[in-house]
Amino acid sequence: MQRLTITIDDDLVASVDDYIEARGYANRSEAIRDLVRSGLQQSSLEVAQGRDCIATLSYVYDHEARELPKRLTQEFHDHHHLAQATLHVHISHDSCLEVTVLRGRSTEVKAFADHVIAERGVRHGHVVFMPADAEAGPHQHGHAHHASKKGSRP
Ligand code: NI
Repeated sequence: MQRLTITIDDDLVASVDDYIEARGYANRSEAIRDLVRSGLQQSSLEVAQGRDCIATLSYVYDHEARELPKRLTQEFHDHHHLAQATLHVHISHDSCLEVTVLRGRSTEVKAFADHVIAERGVRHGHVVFMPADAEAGPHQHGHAHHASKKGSRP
């Protein structure tokens, strides 16, 4: 760890402190580390277009809306290579919340998520990106446990 001294406007500090209180962070450093991480992650995915990523897409829609549930289902089937799984919650009489895990090239994932969010009747649409290797660290496909399988290809 390194200790940094940075200068921040009073207004921004006040916003950070509100954020810290709302989220229950123990101190400013932890909150600022998380904010920096999420900013870097988002921008690196935007820059490194075409990299593999995992994303969660969440949104609310009215299941009574004409044709919308059918259209969404069709879109997810058309992009079944990206859509890994969907959680559906009936949050009220009319509204449904869905959270879908998407996996694939970041450009494709982003285009699909943007398209769903832009559907008429879809509300509170939000997509969060993570690098596909977020949990494992960088590795190449064709790594040891693939290569060591019986009868594996060269
Ligand atoms: Ni529902």
